[in-house]
Amino acid sequence: MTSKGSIALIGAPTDVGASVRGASMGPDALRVAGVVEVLRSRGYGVTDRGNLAGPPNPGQTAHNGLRHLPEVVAWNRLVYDAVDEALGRGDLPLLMGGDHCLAIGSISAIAWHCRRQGRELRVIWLDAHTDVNTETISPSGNLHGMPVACLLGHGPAPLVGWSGERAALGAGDIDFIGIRSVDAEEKQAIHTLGLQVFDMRHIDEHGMRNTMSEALHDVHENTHLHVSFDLDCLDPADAPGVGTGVRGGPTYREMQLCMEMIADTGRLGSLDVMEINPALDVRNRTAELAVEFIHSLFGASTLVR
Ligand code: 4U7
Ligand code: MN
Ligand code: MN
Ligand code: MN
Repeated sequence: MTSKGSIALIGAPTDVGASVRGASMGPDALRVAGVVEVLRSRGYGVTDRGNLAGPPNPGQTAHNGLRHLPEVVAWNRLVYDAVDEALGRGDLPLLMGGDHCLAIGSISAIAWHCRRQGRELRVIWLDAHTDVNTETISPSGNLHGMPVACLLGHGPAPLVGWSGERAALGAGDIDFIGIRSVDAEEKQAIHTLGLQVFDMRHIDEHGMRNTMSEALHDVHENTHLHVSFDLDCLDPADAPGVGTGVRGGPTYREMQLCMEMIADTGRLGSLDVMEINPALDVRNRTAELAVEFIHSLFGASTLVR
């Protein structure tokens, strides 16, 4: 197979944005599950850039509604620079988390590049949660529950405005798939911001096919599609290795269809694979499942191609 382009794997081994420890082991779990080999089998050139080295988890409680703000800023700075460098080289960045707070750095870097190149950024947020809390409404103070708010321009000042504009994303630039856990005030924020949330009820009633057609309807040749994949989007019966599992997720086949429909657009430009927690996993099952879905996202399907 001829080379389709090059993918840069970036490991961000930290759990500073969560209260449950262990997502820091996610990058190696993905490597052990064969992420490099699977991407190469799809015809991509793959460079594993290794792991970023940020501050350790100080194990503190929240201060002023936020846990570990300085460490979260430091890790996101490293992620921003690594993603920026990968995009500058023309590589497709694949961020291996790490907890989901790191999407602030990755998506900010991507938004900056898209703006410079006149490309339209669209984000597909695959998650059980919307992650749109702020320090004033979060019930936990954990920053992995706040990245979307920060990217929309709401959140602690040190984590807002990284893309060169106050907001890296507008409300219409992000679609959420698989949602089934939203906090009371977070729900209010979703309505105030006017976010497009395809929750599990929507998927139950309309099916994954219609849901994804709706989410992807305005993707065109100038779109840079970013997928932010929190493994807790899946049902914890399939993916036990996550810190904040919520039952009632999409089935294995529904998730495969979701990935295949994204692949069919041909516009995937970057990916976050987040929140895998090997300390809670069973024989690396969650990382192996993630690698199966990555395979589909990069174009594997049963009969086509
Ligand atoms: B993840 C939570 F309160 N909403 O803010 C919060 F339920 O990145 C969970 O999606 C956030 O895994 C989960 O702490 C963050 C909680
Ligand atoms: Mn989640
Ligand atoms: Mn939309
Ligand atoms: Mn998340």
